[in-house]
Amino acid sequence: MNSIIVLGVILILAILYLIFRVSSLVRVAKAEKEERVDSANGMNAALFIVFMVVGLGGFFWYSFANFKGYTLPVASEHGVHTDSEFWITMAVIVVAFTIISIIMFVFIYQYQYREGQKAKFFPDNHYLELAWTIIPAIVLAVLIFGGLRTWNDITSPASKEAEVIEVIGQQFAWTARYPGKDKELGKVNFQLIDNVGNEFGLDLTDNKSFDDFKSLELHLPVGKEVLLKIRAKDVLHSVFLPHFRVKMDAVPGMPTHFKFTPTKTTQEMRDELGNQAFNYEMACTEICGRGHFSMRFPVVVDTQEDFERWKLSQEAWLKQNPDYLKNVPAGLRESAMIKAGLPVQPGVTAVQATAVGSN
Ligand SMILES: [Cu+2]
Repeated sequence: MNSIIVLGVILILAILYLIFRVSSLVRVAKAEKEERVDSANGMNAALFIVFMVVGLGGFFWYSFANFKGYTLPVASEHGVHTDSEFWITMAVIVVAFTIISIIMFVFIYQYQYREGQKAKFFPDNHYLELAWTIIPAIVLAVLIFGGLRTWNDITSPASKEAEVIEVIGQQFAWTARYPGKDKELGKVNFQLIDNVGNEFGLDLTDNKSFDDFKSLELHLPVGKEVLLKIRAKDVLHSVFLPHFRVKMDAVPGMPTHFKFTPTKTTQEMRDELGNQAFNYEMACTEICGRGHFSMRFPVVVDTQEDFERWKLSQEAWLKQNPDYLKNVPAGLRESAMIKAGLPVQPGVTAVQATAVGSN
């Protein structure tokens, strides 16, 4: 009903405008040659200047008055470079935008119809053409090469010491997988994903997977390189860690990654912001379905000691899902139990131990 009323009002306004337009054109056509100028000509030209002043003024006022509202403190090494590149690009764009807007509106005003004023014939100018081709080309090349350097930095192979963490997106939640004490993530295969327990699709024939553990919080060490391995189980998702200037799509069937180094612990950021309730968080920035908004994942940046302590306090996935021991090849079972932290009693085989454990 409301939309019908709105449509009706728009139609009536359009009809009134057309009547006004037709009648003023008829007046111009009927008039003598000298009077063939719309009476609103000068007024329209002046309104363009008003529009320019209000528009540009509003743009600058809003941008500066709300600066704090859309700039977050940065908490990663590469983030400082990303930020400076962003602001350099922004400065170039704002200067170009301002100059173009002013020229455009002032020309409209200046060259409005005036009695006796004739347009100048100005077909081309080689110097002008060269200038507006070469200058933007140089500026864009500088911006793009700067960006490419940062891009190479965040996507190049991580160092050996890097902390490898996997984040997995699905409708509608994130999970994280850590490699455990062997510091290497076990193999995964999407065909092994089931709806009972093996949500990662963990391949239990790979001995690196026995100590992998799941976390519902993303813990990161400060001052240490982190390699985020990213994958999705169903549709496109996107990892967004705004304070770390990390943004990377999670694509089903095509693992992605992002390398970065956090520079401020959660506590340091709380002190910096003067807000002891602050917490980092990760969001999904790909509209992935109706529960998209709920894909919020808590992030904790610890000191390196706290981070190591936290990792030791976590239980291996296999320890929490001992039924899956049956998928471990017989020859690997004992080492799997040791790596997963399951009790191995002398004389009891792994399968019996599982039966005891699950009772
Ligand atoms: Cu999502």
